[in-house]
Amino acid sequence: GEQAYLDLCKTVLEKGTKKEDRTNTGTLSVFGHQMRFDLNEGFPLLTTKKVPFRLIASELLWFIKGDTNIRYLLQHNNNIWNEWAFEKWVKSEGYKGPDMNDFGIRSQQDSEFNELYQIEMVKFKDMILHDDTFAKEFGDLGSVYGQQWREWKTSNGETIDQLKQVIQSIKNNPDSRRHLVTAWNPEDVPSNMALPPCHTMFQFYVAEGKLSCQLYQRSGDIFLGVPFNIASYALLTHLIAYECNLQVGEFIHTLGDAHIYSNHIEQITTQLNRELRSLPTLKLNEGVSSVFDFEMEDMEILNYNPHPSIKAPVAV
Ligand code: THF
Repeated sequence: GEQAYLDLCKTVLEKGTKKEDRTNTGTLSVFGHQMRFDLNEGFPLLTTKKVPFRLIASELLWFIKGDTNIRYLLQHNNNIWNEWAFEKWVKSEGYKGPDMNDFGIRSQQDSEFNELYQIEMVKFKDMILHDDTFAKEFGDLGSVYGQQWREWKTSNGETIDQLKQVIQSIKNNPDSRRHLVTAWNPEDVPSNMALPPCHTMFQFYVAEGKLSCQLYQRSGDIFLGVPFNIASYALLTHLIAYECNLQVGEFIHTLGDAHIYSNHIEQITTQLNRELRSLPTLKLNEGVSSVFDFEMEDMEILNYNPHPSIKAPVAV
């Protein structure tokens, strides 16, 4: 359960190697780590800090719908992907505002710049929400998760709905060892996407009437991203198990480069000093029968009593 996550944090703080990264923030990092979550012990939403389930659920529905435009997220008051779309906008010809180069780092280090950045971000969000043409061009993150899961492009111009296929294969041939979905598309990685996928591939496994899921994540931001990723794949496993009339088994999280950003160390230390509480449970609307029909109001977290949230800047 959650202890597996806290153990990962401890391991990286104690044994991690100092490593520079794409975002120039600096990290402590280990390579290769696995955590197991028995989904029957409760829903793995961390209790040592408050994790916003609403954001996790709306992001997952966005993937499941095959949507790659942040407009849907903004309509659900979800801002977790804004920076990646904003980056494309401020680097484009059409952008005439103040210089936003390296806005991720500068907004944290320079409060005057941060004010300008906040103003530009508010304008950007407003245009995404209210200007269809603008949203089409600048809200789209390219061939990210939603596209690869639902509309993987083949060499002969067709598309593959990996998610639908994997659900069919779980139903029709549960013992199969090929229940896989991959988001890592080597052809798209260099140019067609805002950010190459971090959760690159997942596999399902059925035994004794239970559905388990293992994720291979090439890169994990331990403080901000990983708690989201755990809850997101746990939720996906629940939704698919539900449609397939299976119980839930385990979620197994395998990480490649597992890192703590240098500006998250204080926050993690605070979190590690907190006591675990009992995990919440997930309640799904029994009237919904397909993974593809779930909406926000059909998913509810019960008995969630976490410690307070801990703020931290996201590396862009
Ligand atoms: N890039 C980096 N550097 N870290 C990531 O975790 C990450 N993601 C996605 C894409 N690129 C990434 C985006 N996922 C938060 C959580 C998940 C994100 C991005 C940001 C975040 O800031 N969470 C806050 C709450 C935010 C809010 O309330 O709006 C938190 O406290 O949990 C990996 O998938």
